Amino acid sequence: MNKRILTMQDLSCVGQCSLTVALPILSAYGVEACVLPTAVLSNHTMFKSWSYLDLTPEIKNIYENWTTNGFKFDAFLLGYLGKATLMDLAEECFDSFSADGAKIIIDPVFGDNGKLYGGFDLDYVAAMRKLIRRADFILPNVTEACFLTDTPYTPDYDAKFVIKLEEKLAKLTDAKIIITGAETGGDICEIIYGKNKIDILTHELLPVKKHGTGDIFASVFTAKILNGCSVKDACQAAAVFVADCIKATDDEHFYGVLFEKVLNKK
Ligand code: PXL
Repeated sequence: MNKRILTMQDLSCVGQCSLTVALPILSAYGVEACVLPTAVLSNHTMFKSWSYLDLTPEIKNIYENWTTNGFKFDAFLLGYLGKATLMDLAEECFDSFSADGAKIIIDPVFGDNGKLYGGFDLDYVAAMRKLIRRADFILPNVTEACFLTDTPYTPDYDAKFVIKLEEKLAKLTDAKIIITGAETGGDICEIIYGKNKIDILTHELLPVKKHGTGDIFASVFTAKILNGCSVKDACQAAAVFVADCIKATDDEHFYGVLFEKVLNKK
């Protein structure tokens, strides 16, 4: 039987991120994708302006009906939540709707390049620090790992710095820790932390940075894990998928990547 996953993140109507990438990718990999939309935005927050409808008040109603209908999920993928109050609702969701052995994958999604995204603050970081205790896998970037561990960010970090961050994260959670998109020594890499083994997957650093690639990485990674891949193979597949999406995207397309072209050939 197909695995059934619940992905909890925002619905940005335009912008090729969060739910609009997670749904097609999870489906294409043969995973039943269910959604818990946390907010509806006109578009993601890297555009000049955006509207934001908070869906938090609806979540209890949704849970009530899921309980009545007896729904359970084999995995949860959390991305951009937007509000610290959603973390308690996320925990309630894990407690109420986990199938046996359900996996929790959390991409903290609150910052990049040493800064928090607009609308996020240290209370959000603190709530995320608590939430990741529940995770089986966490996928922070270097900035998010710095905030979560109270480590000052430096743009000149190296692999040793990233591994130190992972050692600090390992004190906060038993989850498998994968720091994504680390730019070290002219390459880009994923560093997979294990107590006795560190795996560093290195890829060519492409000259452009594009929005939404973290969400795409998390979606492919999750689908691969649910389909029985090892962590290393899931990371490798996700990194290659993201690189192919960036390569398939022309410069004028500034707000995301043309992942459809890559998904189409999968
Ligand atoms: O790609 C992460 C993301 C998701 N959703 C919204 C965002 C962002 C990043 O800025 O603004 C609404």
